[in-house]
Amino acid sequence: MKKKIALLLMAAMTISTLVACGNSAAEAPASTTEEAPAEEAAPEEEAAPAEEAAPEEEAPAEEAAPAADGELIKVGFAQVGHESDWRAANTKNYQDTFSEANGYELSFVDCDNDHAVQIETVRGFIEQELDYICIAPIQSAGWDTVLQEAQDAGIPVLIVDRAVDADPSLYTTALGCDMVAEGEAAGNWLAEYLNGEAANILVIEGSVGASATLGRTEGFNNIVANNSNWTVLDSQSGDFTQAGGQEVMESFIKSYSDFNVVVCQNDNEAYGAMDAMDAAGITYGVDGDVTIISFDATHDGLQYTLDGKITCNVECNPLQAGFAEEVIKKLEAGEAVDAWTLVKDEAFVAPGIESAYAVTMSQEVLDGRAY
Ligand code: GZL
Ligand code: ZN
Repeated sequence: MKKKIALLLMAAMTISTLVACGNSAAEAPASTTEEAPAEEAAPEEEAAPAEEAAPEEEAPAEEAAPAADGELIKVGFAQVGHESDWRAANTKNYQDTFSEANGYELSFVDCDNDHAVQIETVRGFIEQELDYICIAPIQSAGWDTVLQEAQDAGIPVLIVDRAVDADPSLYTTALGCDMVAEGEAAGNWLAEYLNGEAANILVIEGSVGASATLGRTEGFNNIVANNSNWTVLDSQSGDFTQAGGQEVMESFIKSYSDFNVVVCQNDNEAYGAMDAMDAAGITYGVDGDVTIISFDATHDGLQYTLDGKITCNVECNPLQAGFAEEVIKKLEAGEAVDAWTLVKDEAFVAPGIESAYAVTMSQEVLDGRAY
């Protein structure tokens, strides 16, 4: 509980920062600064001496031992589930980062894509009086009550990867990708690639209610609106899984015969869609009848892009635990934390395609990837 005093004494000036996960520079989001309400120190604990909390005496980050008093820092992580390769990489990154060797005791719960389980998991973390709670929200809605309970318990909450549709004052910080920008990147690349040609588009969406789904759908549709000869024939959820992608693609094939673009909101759905098109004798890729756009740019997804099967793949880097740890180190040192940290993206396209919106794949690019 000592740690929480340092937090409560902290007046957070919040700004947005941009952190790189790809190579290309992206526009930093407009910064947001707001004075966090200075909160009273919890009465049952004497306030840490002011000099420990003075923000101007920033302990050099590399020396800020995660747990100044030698205790392990107790971090809870309510993870979405195990639905995709992206998620597996994200989970491993958190388990590697919040290790005992690094000074942490990680309570990791795979919430199996079940919102109710995730809410109860967070309540369990509150009851255990953990020091920090990380949440990768399965869905954006339904978070106000339990976030208020965590705040009342004085436990800082980090919203990671996906977003919640809740008052930002109810959590300490958020970090992740700009999903709307990812959807727009896919649309902008498609407009460049089609160069005025008409498009009949099928969309395999991610999990219903997830900010990744909502954002990518919104962003892509922003570009559809600018192309009068594009038609989105249908848009169904494949739940970010390979089985879901195959099932939706099989139903699309039964209903539509004139599509030339399939947008899959993650790589695993794209693998399922390719299986369904193979079974139906439909060709896809740079030499096929159908252009596949995917998201995640996982290793296998980029291998398919290198092979010309997936024509465009928009990245979302799963290696985000380091940004969460930086926030926790700052909170431990009583320093101000950012309200929002953008994990930057880039897009990749099949060899032979030059684009203003994407990096052209090569074996060298694939070999240089961290995941
Ligand atoms: C995106 C992440 C999404 C991935 C999917 O940041 O939330 O969830 O795109 C994963 O692979 O299931
Ligand atoms: Zn990203």
